[in-house]
Amino acid sequence: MDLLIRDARLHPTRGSRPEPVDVGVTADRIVAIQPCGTLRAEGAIELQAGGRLLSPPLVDPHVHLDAVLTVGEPRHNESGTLIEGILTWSDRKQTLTHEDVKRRARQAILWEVAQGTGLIRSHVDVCDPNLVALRALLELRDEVRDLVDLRLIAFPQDGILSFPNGRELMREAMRLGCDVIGGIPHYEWTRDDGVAEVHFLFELATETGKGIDLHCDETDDDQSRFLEVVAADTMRNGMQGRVVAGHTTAMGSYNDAYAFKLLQILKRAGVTIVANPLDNVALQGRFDSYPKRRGMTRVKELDHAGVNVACGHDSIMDPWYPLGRGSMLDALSMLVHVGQMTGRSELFRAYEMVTTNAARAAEVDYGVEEGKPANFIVLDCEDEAEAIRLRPAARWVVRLGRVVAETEPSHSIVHAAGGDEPVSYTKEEG
Ligand code: 17E
Ligand code: FE2
Repeated sequence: MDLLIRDARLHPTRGSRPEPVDVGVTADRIVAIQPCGTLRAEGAIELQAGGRLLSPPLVDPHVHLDAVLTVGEPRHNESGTLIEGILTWSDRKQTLTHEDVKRRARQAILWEVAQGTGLIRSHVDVCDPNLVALRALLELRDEVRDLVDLRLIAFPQDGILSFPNGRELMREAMRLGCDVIGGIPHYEWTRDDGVAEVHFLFELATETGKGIDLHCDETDDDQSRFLEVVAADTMRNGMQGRVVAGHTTAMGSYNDAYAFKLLQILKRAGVTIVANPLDNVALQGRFDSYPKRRGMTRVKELDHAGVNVACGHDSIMDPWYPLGRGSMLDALSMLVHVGQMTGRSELFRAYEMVTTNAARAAEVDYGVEEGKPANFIVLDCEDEAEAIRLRPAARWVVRLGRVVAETEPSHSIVHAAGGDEPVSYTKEEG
């Protein structure tokens, strides 16, 4: 045995307090999970988890690494709308260089890894005749392989039919080595073009054998209804379980009768929905007065209907969202607020949206079990609900049996009249 984590509480705890365990790792595999104190491992590196939560790595199923850390370049998005974001990015895109993209993306990846993310799916804008960002991120994907599993999605930010040579750029991106096919039907000039775009994505999927992860209906327009086309094409092409739709914020504006129908076909099609609450709570509703829409898709209702739902970070300091630090727990905290998933069991359910559900959408071998790859994190908290509340330090981040990041939790002391008092953010018992 090479690595031994002692006294950890295993995800998923689902609200109960499981007995602490020891987790043993040999090379890149989990080889043993046993009651705390029963694993012996001479010569192994031992880490004392002290009853903390041991979880499979966090997963960011939706981020735009080509745009991270460009906020303010060449100007800030003052209206806060999606469209000003797209137009600002369109200008910044003109000055992209290979090194510029790699440097920013690498920085954001380190932020995500340090906070417990082990798998990232990044959209890359391919509406660029030279595919500068894509070539840079393809290189970076290999360079960071020992830190994180990075997957790239060919994302046509300015449309496929509405952008010169759009179809050929998508094909070229897939030939160069993109992992997944992206899309943006609601951004095409006409409804018909949007439908044609969706059909094209499925043709490309048939040609390449790759899955689809498109931006879909990211608007407050209740007439934007491309998700139904995605669900139908998924079933007709036998792609159940291989299709992901991101944002889908228009669902927040559909009437309930239509939304109910949509939930049924999404479930049958096995389409995963990725909500991006950080961006969308800020970007949507900008044309509203009051009452003002919340801007997030119907997370709770989708989940209740049996649809696989995950949560993405989307932006880290870019033209769409000036904030963010690459914390999936920040994104999840926003999701449970905007989606009102504050019930006790809902908090535990929500945690799946940045772990198991997001991993399922990525079709990876995932989970803390004997025989699985040794990918896991130890968070400085007791359980999943506390992880969302505290967004704590990732004490250790383990990838393929190696500790790739560690964080010392911070400590505060209040200088009170009666003497120094250490502060703990957990509820005192009794
Ligand atoms: N592009 C887009 O169409 N929508 C977004 N939310 C971002 C980029 C971040
Ligand atoms: Fe996005």
